[in-house]
Amino acid sequence: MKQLIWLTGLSGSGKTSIANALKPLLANGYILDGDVLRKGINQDLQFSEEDRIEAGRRMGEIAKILLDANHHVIVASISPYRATRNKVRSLVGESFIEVYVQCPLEVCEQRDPKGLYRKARSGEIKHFTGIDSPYEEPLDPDVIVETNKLSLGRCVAKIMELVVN
Ligand code: GGZ
Repeated sequence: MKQLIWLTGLSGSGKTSIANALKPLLANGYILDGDVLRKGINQDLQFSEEDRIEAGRRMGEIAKILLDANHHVIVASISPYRATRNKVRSLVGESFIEVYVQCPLEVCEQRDPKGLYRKARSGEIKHFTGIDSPYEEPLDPDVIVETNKLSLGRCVAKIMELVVN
């Protein structure tokens, strides 16, 4: 059975690093990164609630196609709404693994790898998740990885406990 590993969390929480470290451990792994998809298939979408929901819907549908094509799929996307994540769970069923990539906002903001938090604080970017746009924490994720407490390797190992390769 192929699985969909859905990494949700704040910008700067470590989703992309985890996705890149997981991929070589998976049989036929494929990464869908929210940031990358926004340069292509999702380039018509902004960061309103409606557009984020649509971005999540598309990612879920693409992930399902890839699962059907026998890929393990890793999605790295803020996906801030519970309803979005729950819909994807309903779409793909038991192959869905919801991973909460947890990291306090203050730490993400200190990391600020792309300078986006600074721009959000200065008002240059509007509707930034955690600043002036909500993030709904998963209530019952399959696994939580606290990236400010665990090494990247420990985070990956924790997720791999749920993977059937
Ligand atoms: C959140 C934003 C925003 C706003 C640009 N809010 O951490 P990143 O930089 O590399 O990845 C983020 C990406 C958002 O794509 P997602 O598909 O993960 O978001 S969502 O699930 O909410 O649709 C971030 C950057 O784009 N970015 N503006 N306003 N993140």
